[in-house]
Amino acid sequence: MTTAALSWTELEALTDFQIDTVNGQTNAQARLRLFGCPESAVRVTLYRDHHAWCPYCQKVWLWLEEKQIPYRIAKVTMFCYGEKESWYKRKVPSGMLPALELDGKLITESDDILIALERVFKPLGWGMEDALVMPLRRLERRLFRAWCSWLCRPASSPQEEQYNREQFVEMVALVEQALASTPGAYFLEEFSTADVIFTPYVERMNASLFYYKGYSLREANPHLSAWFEAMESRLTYRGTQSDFHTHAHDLPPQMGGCWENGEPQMLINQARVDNGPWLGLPDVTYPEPETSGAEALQRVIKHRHNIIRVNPAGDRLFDEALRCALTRMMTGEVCQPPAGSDVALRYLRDRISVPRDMSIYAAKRLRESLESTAALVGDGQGIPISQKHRRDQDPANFAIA
Ligand SMILES: N[C@@H](CCC(=O)N[C@@H](CS)C(=O)NCC(=O)O)C(=O)O
Repeated sequence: MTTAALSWTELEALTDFQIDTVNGQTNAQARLRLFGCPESAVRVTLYRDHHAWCPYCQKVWLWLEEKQIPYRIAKVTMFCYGEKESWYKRKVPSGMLPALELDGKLITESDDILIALERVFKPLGWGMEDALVMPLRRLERRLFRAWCSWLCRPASSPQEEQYNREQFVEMVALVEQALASTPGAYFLEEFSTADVIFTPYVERMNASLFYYKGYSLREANPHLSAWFEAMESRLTYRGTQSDFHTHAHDLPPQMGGCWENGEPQMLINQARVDNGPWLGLPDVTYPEPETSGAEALQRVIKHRHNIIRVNPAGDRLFDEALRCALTRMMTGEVCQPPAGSDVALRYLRDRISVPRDMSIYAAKRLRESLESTAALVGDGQGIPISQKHRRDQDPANFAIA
């Protein structure tokens, strides 16, 4: 049974998804977070990147959310996807992110930002300079370096590739040991700064090694697996959490390249992350919320004019194809899109960014429906995503109404 594409008005009637960006759960869309406090209580402004790709920004973001500190968010463009705002360069000449203003005083460097925040708002469990946290911070940097050596530099021989892998796996064993030494799932006895410090890069390691090396960090290591699960029990983390597809394609321009090893498992993983099915990938394990389809629909409806305008296909063709995919997502019924719309549908499929656009399950639902709808008319893959830059994601193109 096939069905006709619903109109935008009919689609609108199928979602009542809404979030309170200011006082509700952690979300990537907010420009102001109050946690029930009056706006006069705001002492902090966080400068972070538009797309929520910057790992050091995620660290500070998560900390503020965990501590429920009222704050404003100002979003800045990263060099890899557009032009840095001149107002930001006047404030921070290097253009580096994150930066934070606390009572009008500007602080850069994520660790210094956390230390300054701790002085005013008290540490999150154990502080950055606590004797329990310091060795864990050092361990996180060692893990980071081992990851970079394996992923972000081309190996000159299979032996070197193997050596880099072993060095990383050895470092992971130390992380496993650290996690095993506490009774719960976290790095210290309770959730703390130490977990916040590990979060951004461990999330990116999980995604990138799965995609570029065929190595599943989360599945291969029981303590890290339990740690991820514990992190996902927190609504704060869920609000900042990204997915495999987003990271696999946001990391290369940020890291100066990611090198794949071409092994059979890597090829399987890469095809799965790029072409689906996305549900069931080890980038998330908490159960899918019932609202994921409604969330994806609401987010597309809100931005549909820009989504259609930036798509390389003609507006009328893509408007109809997109409504087909959304109809399928919401009704489960097959909706035949116009001939020649496969590339256009896959263009969008490849450019959903989590959590910038929507949460992880909403994105998976939307990717699935875009892909299954595209498959009805062809296998055209469209413009590949650049490894060198992501100017296809320049926020300047989306700001125009
Ligand atoms: N050590 C710094 C590193 C910050 C950093 O490397 N930021 C990158 C993004 S992850 C950046 O702002 N690069 C400039 C850009 O991409 O526009 C910190 O901890 O804050």
